[in-house]
Amino acid sequence: MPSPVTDNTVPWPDAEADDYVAKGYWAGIPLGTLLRDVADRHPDAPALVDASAGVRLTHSELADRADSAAARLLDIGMSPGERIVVQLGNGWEFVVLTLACLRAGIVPVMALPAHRRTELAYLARHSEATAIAVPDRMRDFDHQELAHELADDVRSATDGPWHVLVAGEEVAPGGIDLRALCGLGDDPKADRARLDVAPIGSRDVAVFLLSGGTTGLPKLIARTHDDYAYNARGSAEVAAVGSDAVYLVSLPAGHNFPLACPGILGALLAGGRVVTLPSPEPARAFATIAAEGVTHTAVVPAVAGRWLDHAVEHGADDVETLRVLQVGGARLADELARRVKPVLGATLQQVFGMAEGLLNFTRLDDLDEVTCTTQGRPMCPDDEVRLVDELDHDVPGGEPGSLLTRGPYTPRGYYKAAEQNARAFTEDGWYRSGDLCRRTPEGNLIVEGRDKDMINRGGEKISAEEVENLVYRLPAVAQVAAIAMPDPQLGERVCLYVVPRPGTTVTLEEIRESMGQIGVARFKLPEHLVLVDELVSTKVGKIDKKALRADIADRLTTGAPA
Ligand code: OOB
Repeated sequence: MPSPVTDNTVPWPDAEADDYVAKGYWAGIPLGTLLRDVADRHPDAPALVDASAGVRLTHSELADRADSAAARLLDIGMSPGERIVVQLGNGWEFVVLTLACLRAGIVPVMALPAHRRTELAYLARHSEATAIAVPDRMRDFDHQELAHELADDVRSATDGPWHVLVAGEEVAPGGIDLRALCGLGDDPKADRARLDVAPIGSRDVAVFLLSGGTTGLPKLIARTHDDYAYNARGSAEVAAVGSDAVYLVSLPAGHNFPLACPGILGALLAGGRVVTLPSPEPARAFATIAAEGVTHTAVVPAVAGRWLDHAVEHGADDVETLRVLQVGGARLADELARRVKPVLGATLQQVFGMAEGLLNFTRLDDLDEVTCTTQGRPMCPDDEVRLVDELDHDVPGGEPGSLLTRGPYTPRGYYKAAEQNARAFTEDGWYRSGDLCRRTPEGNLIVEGRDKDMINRGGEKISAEEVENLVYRLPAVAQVAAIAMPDPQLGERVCLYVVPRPGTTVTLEEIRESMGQIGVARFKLPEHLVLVDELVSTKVGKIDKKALRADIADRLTTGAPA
């Protein structure tokens, strides 16, 4: 019986689904059950370490806690198929709650700690969530207060109970103590027995991921148990994450990369261990790698750069145990790639992935030249990849084209988004990634650019349209274009070109303040403003962003004033 939430997704055609089952990609078993089975096979192996909270759990302890937490979510009145917005920092509560959701069939909507009122309200409404999980405070921001305000706003839309789950020391009245909920219950056996019969289908939605964003509002990507379990298991295989692996998660855990490529889920499914850290700040990350014997981790290129600098300055003795450094989320410069092995001693694995599905990896036994100059090749032999021109015709071998993909872990459409789906997917189900790639003769992909209107700020994706819509709220703005501005640290930052209304003007500070006031994630705030009299258009009457990108690059190199 598909749940109502699954009804709003675009399923794979039956023939493909049968093929994926026959080939063993889809196990036909919900993720929560798979994880429970791992715990039964490796009960005493360490599973989770959150050193700052003093929490260390074995696989059976983690699975028991997840079952107890799942039972309590059902006890507070949540049912399988309901959605919970998860906005937690990297810590044990994130892992236990996520596993609890997978066991109970409750669908986590993976928000980011940086999200604020605008994003959270949208996510809660669009997913019709009935709960939110937040830290009490994080980086000087009161998440608990915001969650209660949101509950007031959003509750009316669902007209049922709404739950605010809070991880922290002081849970305000009206909230549920998430740490207590994620603790071991009085009768774990009974909780387990209850969940072993939970009505979850392997083709039901397991998690909602957020799209990298090219439209005004982020889209939700419904990942099923079958496809997401394969995503995690397949990634574990190509990253050689086995039962002896110690995986460090320091990127925001709700991102696909650290969650399931192989990330937290892949490491746990392999019987390995997950170590959580709130941020990838180099000194602490290195100390944690040394203390916990970390073997695998995933970072974005901007973090890889900071780790390399740290190692050059302080030595790399601390990272001796690190076998594989996965780098992805944005294009890694070849020069940086070449420094990884000599400086850190770990094997570099480039990962070119997307929350929508397709994952490309360089393989651990690739020649250095391949590892350092390409973004890898698809994880699965049945991943289909086409590189096409503007008319969707395949480009000749070796030439750059826009990447289209289908496959066993790439859903055929966004959740409840018919209009966007018509643009982002072809009629026969190919996802238009918007990445311009070239294929080398041996079949590896090189990401050369993109034809989507997005800004990639150190791996965080920002929709230009979303920023522009927010800037148009200012009365002084007649016309605006948000574009990527090159940046040595982060790769790109958000730059605005604005035409002010006659007789008015506007400053970067005013724009940032107005976005801050309505509550927008800080990473989306523009960092540079160029005021102009007009914005040049292309032949078809669209703002010529290519010209603007060339203009800002020019201004940055010549030092011309904004
Ligand atoms: C990952 O996922 P998203 O959904 O945040 O962003 C996907 C987009 C890609 O379409 C591409 O534009 C860019 O991020 N990207 C890369 C890249 N990896 C991602 N561009 C160049 N080189 C790379 N290595 O970013 C993501 C998901 C799973 C694993 C890794 C990254």
